[in-house]
Amino acid sequence: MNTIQSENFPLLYPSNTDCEYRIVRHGPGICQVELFFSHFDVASENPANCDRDYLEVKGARYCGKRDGQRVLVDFPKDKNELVLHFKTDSYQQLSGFRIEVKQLTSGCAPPENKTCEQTFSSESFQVISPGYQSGSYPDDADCKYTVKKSSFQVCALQVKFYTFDLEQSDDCSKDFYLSLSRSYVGVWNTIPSVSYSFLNTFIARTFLDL
Ligand SMILES: [Ca+2]
Repeated sequence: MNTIQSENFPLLYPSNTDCEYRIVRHGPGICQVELFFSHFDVASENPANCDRDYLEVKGARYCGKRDGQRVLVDFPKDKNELVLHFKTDSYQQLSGFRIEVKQLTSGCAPPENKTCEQTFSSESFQVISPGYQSGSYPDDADCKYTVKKSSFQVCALQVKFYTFDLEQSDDCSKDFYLSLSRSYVGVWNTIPSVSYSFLNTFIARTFLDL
């Protein structure tokens, strides 16, 4: 758990400031942040619209006296940080805030395509692990990719790895990628190209476990 607090806390925060607080996601399973306002006293004339001093979190403004309030915020899916803004004007300063920040893995939506079974039968195609766009694959995934001959004449399958980044372990017991009898694990700097003779159907299986 981390704590963030306004400048000079518990003394008066400065006027005319625009401070940014960045909460960096500390693991791929984190989907929510709990903000506990252990102290919150921010000047406002009208707490309904917070148009003087305010703390802004994902478009929501907080002002006034809010000791003891808990706020749950979804972590942005496409970013690895959540940014809080504290803006103050030139009139009236108060003691500000002290906020305990907890990153949560509970309440997360199940990752899409967790079973991620796919069949490919075209001449060339890309195999992309689930969650690739978001920067991390899900926990406990078990993916099965089936490749069918695109035509009767096909006798081999060439596999080129463009990106390959899995958790390292000596015997591939953690995250591993299994193709026929070969197992690959870890981060490769040079991307290998592998050919397999193609008998009937080719199956690759990937186990991912964080
Ligand atoms: Ca002010």
